[in-house]
Amino acid sequence: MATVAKTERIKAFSATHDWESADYEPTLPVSEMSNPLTRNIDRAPASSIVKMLQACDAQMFQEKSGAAYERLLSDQVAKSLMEVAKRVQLILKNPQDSLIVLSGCGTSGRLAFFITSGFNRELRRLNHSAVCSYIIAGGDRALFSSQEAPEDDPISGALSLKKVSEGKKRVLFIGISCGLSAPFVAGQLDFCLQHPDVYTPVLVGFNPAHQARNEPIPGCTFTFHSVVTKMRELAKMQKAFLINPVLGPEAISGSSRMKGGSATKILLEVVFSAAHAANFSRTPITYNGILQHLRSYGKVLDITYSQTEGIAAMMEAAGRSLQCGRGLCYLSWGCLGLLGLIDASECKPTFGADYKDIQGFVGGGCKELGNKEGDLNLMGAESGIAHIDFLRNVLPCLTDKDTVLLLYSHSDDVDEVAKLARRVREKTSNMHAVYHQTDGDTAAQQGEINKLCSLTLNFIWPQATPASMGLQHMWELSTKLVLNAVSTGAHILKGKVYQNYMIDLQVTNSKLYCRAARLLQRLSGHPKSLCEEALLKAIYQVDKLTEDIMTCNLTTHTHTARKVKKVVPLALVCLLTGYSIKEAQSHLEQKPIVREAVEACLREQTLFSGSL
Ligand code: S6P
Repeated sequence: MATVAKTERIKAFSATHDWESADYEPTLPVSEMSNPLTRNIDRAPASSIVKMLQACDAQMFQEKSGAAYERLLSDQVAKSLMEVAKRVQLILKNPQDSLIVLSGCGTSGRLAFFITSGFNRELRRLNHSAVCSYIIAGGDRALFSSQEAPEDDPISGALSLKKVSEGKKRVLFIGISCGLSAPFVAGQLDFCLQHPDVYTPVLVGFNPAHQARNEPIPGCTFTFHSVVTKMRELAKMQKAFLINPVLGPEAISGSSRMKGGSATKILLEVVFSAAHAANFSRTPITYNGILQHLRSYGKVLDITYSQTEGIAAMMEAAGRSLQCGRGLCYLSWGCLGLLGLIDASECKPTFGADYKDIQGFVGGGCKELGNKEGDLNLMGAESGIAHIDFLRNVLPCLTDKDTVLLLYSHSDDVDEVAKLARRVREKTSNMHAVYHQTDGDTAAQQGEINKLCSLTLNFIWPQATPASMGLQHMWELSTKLVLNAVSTGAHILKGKVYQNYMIDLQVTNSKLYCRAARLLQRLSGHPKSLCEEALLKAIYQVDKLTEDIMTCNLTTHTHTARKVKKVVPLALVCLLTGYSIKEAQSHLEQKPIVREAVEACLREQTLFSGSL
């Protein structure tokens, strides 16, 4: 029995066939599949990691005739974007009593905030009233720190939408859930469906509709899947909209902050830019315009990844810092700063990272970002996010073992960049920069900053940008890709990824719990029930599950899991070796590189079953 399971596993691991074929991981939605391109990413050198990430990102723009799924550049996607852009334009034209709400959890909520702030800023510049609002599960704290639990709460989703749109007569609600899975967003969409006179729901996500999550949501009569089914019916009459192109599996399985986040940014920017141009410069919203705009983002990928070697060098530097228990620090200015904060906050749930491993700082902190709840006292122990917090809390202890990354563009206050760079350079020579400029524009201090840095990725963007595509948007996507690559790669080099799975993920909501249980099944070959048992033992730190534990609900399990480190590796070692929790813990302490600990156990198990 065990040998059959093992053969199956080996077969699955060595499978190289296309993720689009019907028999490829048939029980998983695309957003949770493992990407055949990155199966060996955990053993690859930095330069190959970057190339694999590039290949995965390129899948977003693949155009396949007769493909099983809709893609980013599909006809239907462009048409839906046009329709939604027209709704946005209507609200711009007649803003009174109207509102656009963008909402999501984790990265999706952070991007809701990012896009909302950018759009409102542009409207205010034109003396137009701000028509956009954002909601993030868990409130503003979740913008810059990992808060995964509120994702499971559909009631709070619906209530927050009700509150933000109080008194409005027309609301365009854009719910973002890359995996079509977050109960928080399902609750909001359901609320919209119950009040069709006011709300028009739009869903952005990256699985085909039939793969929407269909697990019961405690206390609710709907599932994400049932909400999507209703929306599909309404979509036929343009009373609801679904924008759900498939992007191909993430480079690190389930890490939707990567392609999912990038595509969210692309799609919503295309919608808002088209509506903006239609309202303020009378440029009609056309199918070709939308398609051309979408394609221009493909060029951002080309320009960004043309600097593979530089990205790999930064990844190596960051990896070395994490390997010796030191940190990576993003110091940034303007909009790029928010991307640094977002990237840093995502590493906690994805890789079980400590907040000090990767930290982001932006000029004036919250004051500059304009979030709803103003200054945030982030997580008590965690430091603030302004440069002044960096100077106070981080700079004094900085050494050559830490990596600092400056993120800026020629439209930022480059004097300030130079000033801070000088201070950092006094403490560490391990400073790098990502700098965006347009063809022909250079900042006087740039030469000095380059000299202070051991490496600068200098992106020079063509002046002649398609009118629809703001330069700022290009810089942002490019920066996002670089940061995602550096932080993901650094954690891979630290041994936090096994094959292309996040082996040390946090188990802090129902999606992550199910993902963890599935991973244990896949790696141990044991049945689901046994894997869940092992997971619970690791969460509660016991060798025998009590009646009390068994009767607790999932929320209690995920709440308890917040306090335990290395839950999944612990459960896996127990499953593979039969060790007690204490023994497994000491095994993991002896082999702090999680990937190596897991591999050692898998090897022992193979030897053991081979000798039977
Ligand atoms: C993913 C990230 C998570 C997700 C969040 C929402 O890399 O760590 O925080 O953004 O779980 O997921 P979704 O599928 O609803 O957009």
